[in-house]
Amino acid sequence: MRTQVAIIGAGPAGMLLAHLLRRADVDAVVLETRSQEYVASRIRAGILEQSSVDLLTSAGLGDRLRAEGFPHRGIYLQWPGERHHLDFVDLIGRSVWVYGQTEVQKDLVNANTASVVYEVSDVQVRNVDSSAPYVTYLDAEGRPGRIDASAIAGCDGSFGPSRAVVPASVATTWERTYPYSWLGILADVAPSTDELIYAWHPHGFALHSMRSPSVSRLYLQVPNGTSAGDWSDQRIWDELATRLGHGQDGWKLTPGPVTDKSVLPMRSFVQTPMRYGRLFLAGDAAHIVPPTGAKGLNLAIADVALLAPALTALLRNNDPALADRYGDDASRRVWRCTHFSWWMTTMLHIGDDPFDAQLQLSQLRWVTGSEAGAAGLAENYAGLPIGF
Ligand code: FAS
Ligand code: PHB
Repeated sequence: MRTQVAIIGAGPAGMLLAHLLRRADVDAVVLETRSQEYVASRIRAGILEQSSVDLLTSAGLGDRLRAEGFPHRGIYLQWPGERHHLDFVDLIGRSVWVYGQTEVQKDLVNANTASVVYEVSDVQVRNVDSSAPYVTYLDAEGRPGRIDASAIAGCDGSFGPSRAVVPASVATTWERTYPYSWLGILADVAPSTDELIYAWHPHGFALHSMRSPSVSRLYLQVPNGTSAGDWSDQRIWDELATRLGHGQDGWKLTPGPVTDKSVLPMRSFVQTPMRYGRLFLAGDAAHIVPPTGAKGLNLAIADVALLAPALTALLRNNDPALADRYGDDASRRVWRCTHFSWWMTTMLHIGDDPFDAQLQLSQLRWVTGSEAGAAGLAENYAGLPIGF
């Protein structure tokens, strides 16, 4: 098989890249190790930055998003006895949208016209340091396949093979593992808040998010090594009530049936360069952020917003300028989002050191009491313009 771009991974990065390339008349084929049903069922991110919403809309993917998604003006930051709303629209004129990654994925699959080969295995990326790279793989029936391409896009997430194709002598990696994880639940109950609540508490961080007027998404900071079975539904709701301030100023957390429970480890990871020869990395294949800043999905979208025009210019107009800049341009935003995600995570998650707890409370008082401080958080959370 021959195509212009072989894309590894059919998550949001890979499928959005295939979509944008097709709109630019650049051929692409996507290889995916899981089944289409499995990829569609993964519960992940829930917040889209304004920049992501604008890009998806401009790519013809905004109809259902704008019909079924929820624009949020901001978020609440809370600690015992205090809850403060940060209104991003008042502060910086930008908002965010609640629209689950599963919905983005559904829209991408429904709009997709590129060939996607699901349930492949043994994917090998070859010859990326030449102008004739190719990928070999086994299809779902175990038959060998090969795709010759002009470029390879590594969109295979945090456990895919693309990242390792960059020689160790060329790649630089940075990693930070946090001393806590998130226990996340999905519950069939109306959210008890109109916008997200990020709560600092001596017991640990808690987040009240949502997916729809009848489905809530909530998270608790738990020790690393926690398994979802360690926590009964009742214990989860009791601890969420404590940390989110149930009863504070008359506010109540309404519990409901838990339909999904999972534990998510927290780490920061960055690998550069995001381009090596004819291999281009995008999304979690190149970087991982702790979800406290709601950046993972948005960063994948931002990478692709830069990569699609770069590959189009390279492969249709033989103009390498954007492709040559891709790694540096994308990495600048990766580090901005990596810093913000680290900052939100270390500000809100309790540790053992009481000195750190005082620093955290001081930061929270500053970002909720100072318009300059609030605007700084707002412009990062709502997303700086792509290409910043
Ligand atoms: P993805 O991981 O989504 O997609 C990569 C695809 O490549 C997968 O479908 C995988 O099956 C495929 N693949 C892997 N190896 C392959 C191979 N050898 N051959 C072919 N295909 C291969 N972000 C947030 O902002 N908020 C959250 O709450 C949040 N929760 C998360 C929970 C979990 C459990 C995880 C893992 C991530 C979460 N994230 C969250 C981050 C997440 O949203 C990612 O940022 C987003 O999925 C990135 O998209 P992709 O880069 O496309 O990677
Ligand atoms: C979610 O709704 O899953 C979500 C929202 C905001 C975050 C992380 C996760 O920071």
